[in-house]
Amino acid sequence: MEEMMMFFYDLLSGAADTISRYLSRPERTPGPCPRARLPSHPGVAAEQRGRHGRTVNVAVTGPAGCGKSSLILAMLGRDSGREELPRPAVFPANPRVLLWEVAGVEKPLDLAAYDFFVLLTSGRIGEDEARLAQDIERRGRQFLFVRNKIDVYALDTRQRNFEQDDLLREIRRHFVKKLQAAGVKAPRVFLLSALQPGAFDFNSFLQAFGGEFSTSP
Ligand SMILES: Nc1nc2c(ncn2[C@@H]2O[C@H](COP(=O)(O)OP(=O)(O)OP(=O)(O)O)[C@@H](O)[C@H]2O)c(=O)[nH]1
Ligand SMILES: [Mg+2]
Repeated sequence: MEEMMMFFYDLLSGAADTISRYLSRPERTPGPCPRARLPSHPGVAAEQRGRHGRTVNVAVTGPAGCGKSSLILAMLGRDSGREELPRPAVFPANPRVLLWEVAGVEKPLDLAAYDFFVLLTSGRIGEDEARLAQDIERRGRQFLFVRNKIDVYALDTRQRNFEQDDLLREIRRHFVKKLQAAGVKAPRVFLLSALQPGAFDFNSFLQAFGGEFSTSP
């Protein structure tokens, strides 16, 4: 029953993502690859001691269009529709934490360059996501897993009269199981919408993220 539900969920959210990405495309101006826009390799800054203590480099990574820029802007409390993403972005609650948008899970990621990871998807966990999660875990680093664009999915479920909270709990459980199967011992999964900070798991995500880094060096 659960597997069947997840099958329809994948089908639904896949189609909704494709449609919403297609519709949103003309509004976006194509730019260079985000990786190429990084001002410098974060590894260089990793051991620097700035005004606020040791710099912590966080990679926010996931497939193209999954909402990396939007999530970072939401973490900064900024309007994702209007504002340019600073690169790197300084996490307001803790200025020694730098958020780096890193494009694509299919390319190898320089894991050593980052202290912490936010793995993002707007669909299912594929082989690339599972492998990346596994690599991070093997390296002894930690990550928070975010399933973004859950608002799109919530709209679909409302039409079908599903009990939203129960379904979200099921979906969270599904992602946790997938990550456990990939070898992650204690996956932390958040279902949210980068365009609706305050709704779904956004606040608990922000709390968990902030809690990772003590304010003192
Ligand atoms: N409905 C909905 N749309 C979202 C959400 N997050 C991002 N989007 C939209 O999805 C599109 C892509 O978002 P971006 O934040 O640019 O995604 P990205 O991962 O940074 O994209 P690239 O840098 O091109 O790989 C934009 O049109 C966003 O407005 C969300 O949670 N819900
Ligand atoms: Mg982006």
